[in-house]
Amino acid sequence: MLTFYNEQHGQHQGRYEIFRGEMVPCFEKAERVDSVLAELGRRGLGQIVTPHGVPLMTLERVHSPRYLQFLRGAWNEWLALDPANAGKDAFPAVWPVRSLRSDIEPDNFCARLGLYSMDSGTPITAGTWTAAKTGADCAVNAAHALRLGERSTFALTRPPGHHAGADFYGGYCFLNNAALAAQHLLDDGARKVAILDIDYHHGNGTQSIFYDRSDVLFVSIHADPRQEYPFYLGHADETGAGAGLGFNVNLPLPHGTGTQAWFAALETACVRLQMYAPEALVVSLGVDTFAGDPLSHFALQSADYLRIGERLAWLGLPTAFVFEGGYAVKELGVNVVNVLEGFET
Ligand code: SP5
Ligand code: ZN
Repeated sequence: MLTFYNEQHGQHQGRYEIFRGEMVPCFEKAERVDSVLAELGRRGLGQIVTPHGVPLMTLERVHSPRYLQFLRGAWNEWLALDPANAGKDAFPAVWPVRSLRSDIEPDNFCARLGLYSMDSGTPITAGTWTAAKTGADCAVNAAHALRLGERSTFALTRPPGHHAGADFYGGYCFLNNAALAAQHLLDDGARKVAILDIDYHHGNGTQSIFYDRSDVLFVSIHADPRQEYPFYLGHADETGAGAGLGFNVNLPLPHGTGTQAWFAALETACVRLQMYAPEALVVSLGVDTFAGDPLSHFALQSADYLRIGERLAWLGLPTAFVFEGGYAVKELGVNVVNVLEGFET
């Protein structure tokens, strides 16, 4: 399996996130990708290549120009507020909820941080833009390689992407790598593409980007939003809108879900994917469904990830895997590479 990797991911180095009134060390850290890279090396799963940079126009196929401009300049604006900010990560503290207006972009930088974000757990740091952009490069290159005839590819990226929408960041995500991969496949000539999101958290960003479209089927297996982040999206009754009606499938599962119930949901997802008959599949590959994950409440075991890969291979689709969440750093490599190896065998 061809892996796209860019060492620039290390430039995104959050120091802390706000959790229950405290600053706690970031769960989403560079060691996550190191763990996967080391395991890829140990198992010799194929070539690892550095992606070509894609033009900003490619990002604008998914994200709004003013959001991209904000994200690109955010760190410099943060420094301009106070030079001492160099030692602190940038966080929002105010948001335009319901009765407030979000159609006027404020001049004030802190107000724009809130306009373009959904939580206070996602730090912007000096290298956030560089890491997110080179991560998106990985995802688009992984998609393009399918068009060139690869059967399967892997975008080993961080920060992750599936919580990021057309014009907002959150949930450790800034650019929606899976959405960019899917959109690139379409722009390169594919007529129908599916995204399967198996991260523990609902991919609210991806869902929102394609909600009213029938050329991208979005299927997600995740923790019930009544109990789990992102809380405000991911319910089973969200089935798409307009031309997209019927092309959004949410399969929420309760805290405590283990192997059997999770694989039953995967079977439902696979039947729907098969019916849609896409030309290619993008998998948002989070492994925070693992029993040992520090953020999550599902109970998949390391061996289960091999079976996930095997099941997805049976779909017989050109498949681009895009790395999302997973925070049990020690086991992360084994769990991710198990999916990829299961797919290959
Ligand atoms: C891509 C991805 O997996 N994003 C997840 C974002 C989750 N954000 C909420 C984190 C809440 C922190 N909970 C700490 C629990 C410690 N026991
Ligand atoms: Zn997650």
